[in-house]
Parts: sequence; structure tokens; C-alpha cells
Amino acid sequence: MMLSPQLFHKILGVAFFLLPLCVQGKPAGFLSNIFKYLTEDGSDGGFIPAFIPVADDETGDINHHLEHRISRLEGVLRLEKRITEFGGKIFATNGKKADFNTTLEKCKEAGGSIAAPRNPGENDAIQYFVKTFNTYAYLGVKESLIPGKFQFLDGTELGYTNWHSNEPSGKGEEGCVEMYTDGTWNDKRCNQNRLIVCQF
Ligand code: MMA
Ligand code: CA
Repeated sequence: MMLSPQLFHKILGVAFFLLPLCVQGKPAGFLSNIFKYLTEDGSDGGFIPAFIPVADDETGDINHHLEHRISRLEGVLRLEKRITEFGGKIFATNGKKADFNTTLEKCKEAGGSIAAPRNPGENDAIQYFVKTFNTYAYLGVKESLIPGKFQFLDGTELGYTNWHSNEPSGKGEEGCVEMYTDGTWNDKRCNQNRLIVCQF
């Protein structure tokens, strides 16, 4: 049977419509579609889909790619002395100063909270920024209703402290706590400008 010119034209149209899908191929196409979100500063405004359905044999490649990208981003942030880590907790600064309440807001906005050391290792991690930026930092510790008694912001007891000698000294007049360059703590009024250090 002869193909009519009309039918031939239709088949040609379908073939050309399908051609890009065939060239792209399924596995490479799928991965490159996902990596597009991770690598391009595209017109989607940085949107990353929350759930990407993929075959099991592709999740390893994707995890590997993500780990590699995250470790490079961490390298950049470490190089700029913006992050440090202890015991799985990440501490970060933007190098800027703010009073206590603004620091709370900034850390919350970023998805974290103001740095609150729970042990000497975490205290050293925060001290690293205080020394690097040569600026004291407020800690996530506040005076309780009992003057001279300090606690975490959620009201839980401090299991570790590192007070400077003769501190706390404010007797109800200094509701916040700052870290000195040597890593020791001083109770201080909350309205000073101090280095913003958050934890994640
Ligand atoms: C300042 C103030 C206090 C601190 C003393 C230490 C004079 O007050 O920073 O919080 O305890 O210095 O001398
Ligand atoms: Ca004090």
C-alpha cells in the first residue's frame, strides 16, 4: 500500500516530536534533570523539588553528587571562617554584630538558634569566631527569675559553665551572657553589639 502524502507528513511530525526524548534517553535525562536544580542558577529561582521519584539504582549517584556538592560548599564556608563544627553541631557566623534580641531573630531566620555551648568542645568552637573576628559574642544563656542564676533560653539547667573569675556579677542587672576572647563568660546587659554566632 502506498503512503499518502498527508499520512507521510503526520508520521514525520510524530517522529520529530519524539526525537528529543529519544536522544535524551531515560537514565541520563533523569539525573541531568535533577542535577540541573543543583548546579544551575536557573530561572526557577533556586527551587529544589521536595521529592524526586527515582529508581533505586540512581539514588547512590544522586547521594554521591549531593555529598560532593555539600562538601565543596562547606570548604568555601570553612575557608572564609564562617562555619566550624563540634560533635555534629555546626556553628556559624555572618561576621556581623547585633544586640541580643536581633541575634535571636537572625539565627532563627537562618533556620538555627543562637549558639549555646554545652561542653568545652562547643565552647572552643564558639571561641574560634570570637578570636577570629576579635569580637565578643552573646550566648544562648539568660538569667533566670533568680538573680545570678543562669539557664538556657528554654529554661533548662546549664550542665556546663565557663564563667570568668568573679562572674556572674550583675545581680539581676545583666540578663545576658557574652563570651570573652579567652572563651570565658561574663553576664552583660543585652543591648550591646556583639558578634552573631548561631548553631545548626
Ligand atoms: C563591666 C561589665 C560587667 C563586668 C565587669 C567586669 C564594669 O562592668 O562588662 O559585666 O562584670 O565589667 O569588670
Ligand atoms: Ca558581669
